Amino acid sequence: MRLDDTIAAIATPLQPSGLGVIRVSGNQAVPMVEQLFKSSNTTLKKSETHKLIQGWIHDDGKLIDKVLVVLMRSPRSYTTEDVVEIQCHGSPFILRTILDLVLRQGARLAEAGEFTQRAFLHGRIDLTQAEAVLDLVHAGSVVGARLAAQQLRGKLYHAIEEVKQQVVSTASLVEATIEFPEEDTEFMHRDECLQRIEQACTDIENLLVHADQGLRMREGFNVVLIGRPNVGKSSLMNTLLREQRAIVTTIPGTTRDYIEESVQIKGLAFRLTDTAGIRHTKDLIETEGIRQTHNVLSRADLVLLILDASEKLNDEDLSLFSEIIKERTITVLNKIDLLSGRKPDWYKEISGNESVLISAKTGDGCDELESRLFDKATQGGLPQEDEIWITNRRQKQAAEQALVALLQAREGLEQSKGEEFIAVDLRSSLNALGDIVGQTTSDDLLGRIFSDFCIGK
Ligand SMILES: Nc1nc2c(ncn2[C@@H]2O[C@H](COP(=O)(O)OP(=O)(O)OP(=O)(O)O)[C@@H](O)[C@H]2O)c(=O)[nH]1
Ligand SMILES: [Mg+2]
Repeated sequence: MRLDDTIAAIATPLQPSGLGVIRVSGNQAVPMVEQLFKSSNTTLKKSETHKLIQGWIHDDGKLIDKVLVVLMRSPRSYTTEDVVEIQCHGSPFILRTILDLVLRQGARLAEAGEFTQRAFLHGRIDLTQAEAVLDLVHAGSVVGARLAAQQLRGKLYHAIEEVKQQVVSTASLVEATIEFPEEDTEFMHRDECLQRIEQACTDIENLLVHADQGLRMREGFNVVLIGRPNVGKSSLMNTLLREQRAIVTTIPGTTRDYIEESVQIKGLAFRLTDTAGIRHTKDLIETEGIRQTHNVLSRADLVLLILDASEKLNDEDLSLFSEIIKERTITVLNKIDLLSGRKPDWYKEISGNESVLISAKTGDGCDELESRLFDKATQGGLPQEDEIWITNRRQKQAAEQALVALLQAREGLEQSKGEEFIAVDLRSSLNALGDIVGQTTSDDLLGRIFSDFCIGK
């Protein structure tokens, strides 16, 4: 990836909107935009840094749009290079025209994530902060955004750096002992090393404690709606989404393919999956749908097992209870609007299960159901203001590798193994920690991480 040229991209969506932004970064950003920009007050070159200037973008004297331009001089910018941002009216046509003009001046169209990649490669942010930028752009809930913001502030980076310092100082003692075996002074006091390694292990374990929950907070809790045909799964899906997303009919076996949609409940992201009703059937398409239901059920974080409260409980309903994990399931008794305030007479039969009475049709009980979903999801913890949580698989995997290597080093010390073995384990632990913050990450992996970004970020 080149770092010495000037890149440009549209940073806002291509839809008619109040404002649109074009970003230009690199050592030619100022002269390039200068050619296209006229202000009665000043020129871009003479402009103070971080100050908005009003003016016009023109193409050889033909006016294109009235704009605000801001110059952020190196190194006080996102990429640490000279960055010029042009705020124009948010018409896709105007945005494309201005971008084309900048490209004609010699800028190169930025690749996905290239601005953030430059910020990373120039040391402005570490890899966890770059990933936090991506998470903020895609944040689907208040809590997800809060975790990303903490990470963007560098909290995870600093936590990892602290552990690294512990391991580095231990590794240097061990390596000094290897290098100067004839010295009288013993560099490496095994007890002291052991203590430091134990501290580092505890620190990593603390980071990992909430990693799975952090992952769900970031990606959304998988909630699967199951039940026999016609109990109202799709109706409930639509009520929770507050839109008519899934097809609802009186015919059993309406839903064939499962449908996934995201929704935010009390600040948490949930991914709801409506499934094909489970029953014995000879219909080929329906059978395939039911097979998929079992598949998505196996990946569920939480399950809503839906029953028709207006009908008798039958064998098809009962067999579903054997498929679920009780602690992760809420039993939903739907269609209570048909019961005029009564509970079904089989209510006692399912009393050992957490249940909620609702009507997907009238919305009765749905607030209560949302509260229960929130409570169940947060049983695994809710991040506090100052807590550091790992929230992505890559970070989790690397932290686990670092921990395994440290535990091996500890075992080596306890079993009085040679210093060489301990040094190797400490090095591999340092590599894994370096991976988290992006110091030892391969170019290949970096390329893959940044390609998930959008153009202009
Ligand atoms: N009275 C009443 N009818 C409901 C309620 N919820 C769903 N229904 C009706 O029950 C029928 C089946 O609803 P669906 O939401 O399609 O049921 P489903 O479980 O998705 O069915 P399949 O996709 O066939 O498995 C429709 O006629 C709905 O209008 C409710 O709370 N009250
Ligand atoms: Mg359905």
